[in-house]
Parts: sequence; C-alpha cells; structure tokens
Amino acid sequence: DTRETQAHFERTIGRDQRIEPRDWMPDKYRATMVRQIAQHAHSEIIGMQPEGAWITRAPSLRRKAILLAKVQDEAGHGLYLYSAAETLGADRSDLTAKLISGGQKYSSIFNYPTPTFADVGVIGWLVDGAAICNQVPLCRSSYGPYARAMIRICKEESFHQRQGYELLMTLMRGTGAQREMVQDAVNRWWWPSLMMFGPPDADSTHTAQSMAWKIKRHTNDELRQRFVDMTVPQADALGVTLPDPDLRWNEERGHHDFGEIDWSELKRVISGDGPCNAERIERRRKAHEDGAWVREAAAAYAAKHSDSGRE
Ligand code: FAQ
Repeated sequence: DTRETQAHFERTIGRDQRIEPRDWMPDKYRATMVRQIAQHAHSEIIGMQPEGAWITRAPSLRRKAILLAKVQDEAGHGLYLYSAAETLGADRSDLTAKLISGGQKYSSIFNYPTPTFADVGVIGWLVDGAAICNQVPLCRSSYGPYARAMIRICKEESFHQRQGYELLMTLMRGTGAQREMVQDAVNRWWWPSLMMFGPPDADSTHTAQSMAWKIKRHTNDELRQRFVDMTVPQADALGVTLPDPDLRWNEERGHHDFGEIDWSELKRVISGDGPCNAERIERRRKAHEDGAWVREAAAAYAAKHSDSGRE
C-alpha cells in the first residue's frame, strides 16, 4: 500500500540507508536523480573536448600518455553514470538526444576554450579539484548506484587533480614565458571554477529538496567555500595569484572571504551563450551521427543472437 511504501522510503532516508533501483521512491525523487545523473554524465562526456584538443599536441610522450589516460577516464565516468541513470528507467539514447537538442544541461565549465597547454594543467588543478570537492560528499548520496559510482570516480579525479598540479609545477620551474602562461590560464579559469558549484543558495531551485532527500549533502555555497579554502594554499605553493583582490583570510569566520561572482555570466553560459557552447554541442552531435553505423551493426548483431533472432 502506498502509505506503507512511502513510510519505508522516509525511514530509509532517515536512517541514512540507501535507496536501491527496485525500491519505491516518489516520482519527484526519481526525476531529480535522473536530472542530476544525466547532467553529470553529459558533463563528463562534453568535458572530454577541452583537454582532448591537446592530445595530438602534447609536448612530450609522457604528457601525451597522461592526458590520453585522463580523457579516457572521463569517458568511463560518463558511461558509468549513464548506466546509473538507466537503473532509474531512463533510456540512454533518449538522454543523448536531449543533450544534443539542448533539452538537458551539462556543466557550464566546459564551455570555455583551452588556447594553451597550461589550460590542461589548470583544468586538472581547479576543475578536477572542484569536481572532487563536490563529488566526495556524493559518495554518501542517498541513491545507491549513484553513490557507489562516485567512489571510483573520485579516486580517478584525484589522479587527474595531481597530474594537473604536477604539470603546473613543472611549468612554474621553467621560463618566464611559461610562468606567465600559467598565470594567464589561472586568471581565465578561477571564476568559472567557482561557478561550477551552481547558483548561490538563495537562488538554488533544487538544494532544499535535494538536501532533505540526502541526494546533496552540502549546499552549493558550502562547497564553494570549502573549495576556496582548499585552493588558496595550493596557489601560494605554486606561486600564482588568484585573480580576486577581495580574497583574504577571515580570522573570525575561519574561512577565506572572496569577491562577488558575476552570476550573469553563469546564467549566460548555462543558457547556451558561453564562448564554446555551440562548438561543444556540434562536435558531440557529429560524433553521435558518425557512430550511427556502429549502433546499427551492434543492434543487428544483438538481434541475430537473441532468441527471436534464432527462430
Ligand atoms: N552548469 O538548484 P541548483 C566533471 C543548473 S565535474 C550548468 O543549484 P542542483 C568532472 C542546475 O542544473 C562537472 N548548470 O541545481 C570533469 C539547475 O538547472 P535545472 C559535473 C548548472 O542540481 C572534470 C539550475 O542551474 N559535476 O564533469 C550549474 O541542486 C574535468 C539551478 O541550480 C556534476 O554534475 C553549472 N555549473 O545543483 C570532467 C556534479 N549549476 O536542472 C572532465 C553533480 C547549476 O533545474 C574534465 N551535480 N546548474 O534545469 C551536482 O552536484 C549538482 O547538480 C550541482 C547543481 C551542484 C551542479
């Protein structure tokens, strides 16, 4: 009976236990999970493009091997997450169609260009750093398949963050021009990285409900603050300046204060008007269309080997 299943759901959440695919869940919980997991999967897949552009131009065999491994990891995360969305009844080809048509979102951060190799390092340091900050608490998210996927994903993101930081340390030990290249990339990526955490809590549509359902464990602003506090000493160690004159330690709060984020920029980029939105989607659409023959061949093969195919 519905009231009993609803009570079971509430009890499971209340006890910090996991909701599993076969459990009853409110329609809105299911829709929220599909939305977040699909956006997350799309981000991983679109997120291959900015750095992928440097694979053929990496400055050494070692850098190329590292970058190739990292970009392949992102593909793996995307596939993992699409599988998690499927446990909720979502259809993968439908999700891809929605990404390409603009019906579903992906992270704003992947709509910025990567003009220099220092961008590869800064994406690893700041973008993967922000991703870790956001995703480690998601290992305790209430939906079982999503939370479990996060464990492996976070381990791989940690490798990504370290390779980025190590790349930047190498550049900082290099020539003046190399150090300038790093500082320029930091100047371009710092604010967009802070925007990855989403709108401020007061403007966040989903935070209250997602916190109540323990899908999210912290608010957008809490995680953004954690990221700033974590990153400032890393910037010092690296010898770069974060481009915010208002950034300073606040003894009373025990946190860093930081300047006002340009929320109109986040809105613009989310609504499709960032520097690379059109290019990213077009590339994804073309890759999908170019892969049509593989899907057709796989479907024909599967049909041939299914029971109906054998009749
Ligand atoms: N970009 O009410 P909220 C990675 C949307 S890391 C675009 O606060 P919520 C690793 C939001 O969807 C990046 N849209 O929403 C990697 C909602 O719109 P809707 C991916 C954004 O869900 C590294 C509206 O604004 N990580 O890929 C953004 O409670 C390097 C209102 O926002 C994840 O997806 C944004 N930045 O909180 C790969 C983590 N922020 O759906 C390659 C999982 C907000 O109503 C290379 N997701 N919106 O139309 C989350 O933790 C949450 O979904 C948040 C947003 C925190 C992103």
